[in-house]
Amino acid sequence: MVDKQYLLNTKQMAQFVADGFLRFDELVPDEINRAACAEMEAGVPRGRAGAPLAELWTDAAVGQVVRLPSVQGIIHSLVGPDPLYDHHAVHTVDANHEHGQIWHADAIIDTRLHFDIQLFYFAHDTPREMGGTMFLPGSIYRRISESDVARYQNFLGQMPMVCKAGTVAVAHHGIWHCAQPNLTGRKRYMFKLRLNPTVRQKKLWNTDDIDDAEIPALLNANHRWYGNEVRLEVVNRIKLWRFLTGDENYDVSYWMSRLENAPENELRAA
Ligand SMILES: O=C(O)CCC(=O)C(=O)O
Ligand SMILES: [Fe+2]
Repeated sequence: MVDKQYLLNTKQMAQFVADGFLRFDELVPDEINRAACAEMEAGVPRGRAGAPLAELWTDAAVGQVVRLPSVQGIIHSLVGPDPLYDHHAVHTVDANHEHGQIWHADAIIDTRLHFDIQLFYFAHDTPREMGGTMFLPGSIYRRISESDVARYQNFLGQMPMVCKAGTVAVAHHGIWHCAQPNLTGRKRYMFKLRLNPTVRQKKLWNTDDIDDAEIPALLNANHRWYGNEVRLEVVNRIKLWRFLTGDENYDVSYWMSRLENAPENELRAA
């Protein structure tokens, strides 16, 4: 069981529901980062798809990363105590590689409210000239199929993972993202791990601040790239928030309640 101090809080969960990802800068100690860099160069052994994460990488540096209490806390808060290993990849961008990857989402074959997470671990410093995976905040509710959005180049508000060694991002599986050009003379590595929940994703985090006054504003964020459609986005976030909290009446302002008004009901005879 993860100690409560390592779990995400409700404000972080609201941020995740709005943006589709969270980042944790310099979370992993340098010693593990160095070992993980060497391991990524040599190749990280694959697990069996669907195996419990806890059974994997018992003596590997990437195993040490996922077993860090802070990483366990992130995982537990989003997909529960016993997630399954879906797959991992060591993503590289060669030195002096001037092309960016096309915008895409990784496999979105599951359109339920239940979601997988993907950890993005940057084991070495990743300055802007080296790229840093580009994320589009607020994109997770547009369930695109792989490269449907490949024709776009740049979005208002896109966010590159420019970071120091040991930084971890955790994203909903629907996040739009792409690798960036690497204009340095060094190869860029990034370790990505997808996990499936095995339990209902309801209040798995530290809910002490569940009534925090800032939560509606966090869920109401406007990422601007979708223009006036922010209203649709807020409704989608409220649906996920209800799913996560179990509070079927939760609303931000009057957005969902308006849809739940029932003008189809006929008046009963007096
Ligand atoms: O290398 C990266 O930064 C992202 C790679 C990626 O998302 C992919 O190939 O699916
Ligand atoms: Fe990807």
